[in-house]
Amino acid sequence: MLMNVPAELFEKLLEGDRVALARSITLVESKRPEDYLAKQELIELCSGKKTSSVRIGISGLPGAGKSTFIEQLGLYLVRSGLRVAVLAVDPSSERTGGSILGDKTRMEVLATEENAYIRPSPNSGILGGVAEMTREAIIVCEAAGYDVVLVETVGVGQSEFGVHSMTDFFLILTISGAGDVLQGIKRGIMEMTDAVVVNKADGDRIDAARIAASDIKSALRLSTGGSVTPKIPVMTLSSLSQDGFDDVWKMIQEHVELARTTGAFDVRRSNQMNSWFENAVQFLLRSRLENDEKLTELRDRLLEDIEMGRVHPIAGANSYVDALTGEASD
Ligand SMILES: Nc1nc2c(ncn2[C@@H]2O[C@H](COP(=O)(O)OP(=O)(O)OP(=O)(O)O)[C@@H](O)[C@H]2O)c(=O)[nH]1
Ligand SMILES: [Mg+2]
Repeated sequence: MLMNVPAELFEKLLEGDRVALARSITLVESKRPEDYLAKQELIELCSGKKTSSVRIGISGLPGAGKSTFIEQLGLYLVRSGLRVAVLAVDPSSERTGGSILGDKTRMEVLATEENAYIRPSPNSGILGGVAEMTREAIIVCEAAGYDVVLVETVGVGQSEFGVHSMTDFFLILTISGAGDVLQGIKRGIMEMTDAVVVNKADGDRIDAARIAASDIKSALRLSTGGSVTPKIPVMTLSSLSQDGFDDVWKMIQEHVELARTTGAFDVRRSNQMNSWFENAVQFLLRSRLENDEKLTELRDRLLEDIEMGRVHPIAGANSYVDALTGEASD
């Protein structure tokens, strides 16, 4: 018995209806307080649906060719009989309210495929919100029967960490070019990467791409102290052609199948739930704090005292947190 979600909407969503899917994602992206209950119910309903979907995160510097790669991979998968959803996390939309990622490359060919669904990055004024809404959109797409969910994010800011925490396979797309291959990959990213693909291995860049791939392999060997495990595949590819997508998909599938056999897949899914919880707590705490008049007043007062040198930041923070947890004596 549905309490807040229109039964017809959920029924149609389960049938894979695209209009229902778009409406459902709009609902989970909604920031309107009156949508909150329906949104929560919808997410729980969708989460309860067992699927064998695979969530793949794709990150890389601006212009590496992520959208082009995703479009080609998406076409390859659709032609193999799979249903593919594409989502984007664009950290710039947190600040500008506009989706740069979604606007630049529209994946026009993939968009016309019946078994593909493309959703640009949600807009949000709330930091951390865009990535979280994408997590929710993934669940909704899976309930609608999408087999593979591809999530694009640009390799700046914190968005890769967010996308890594919601995917089963995390791929870095890079390109050859003076030094930027390794420099462009931030600390901490390699440790969570499942594969590196050097894109634009075509025309007069083929050799450079191969050299870049071998540099990355050496760097990975060094960073793992020469040990062979975990072995991160490094491949070269041209997203302009459909060549090489067989190999990329085979590599992803093998990884996922192995992870399913060893139980690593389930562990990662359960980590995804944990980070969902942690992020939701932070998100809710922040929005409740921001909406609490008394706390906002206290915060403003403390900030003024700190500015005037009357209160030390640490002492101020303590008073604020005490007030928040109900330990304040005043
Ligand atoms: N030669 C060549 N060009 C490519 C390839 N893949 C992408 N490009 C070109 O590189 C440019 C950037 O491609 P996008 O797919 O928009 O790159 P992106 O990483 O999604 O960029 P942002 O979303 O802005 O971060 C476009 O002009 C593409 O046509 C490739 O395999 N070979
Ligand atoms: Mg793009």
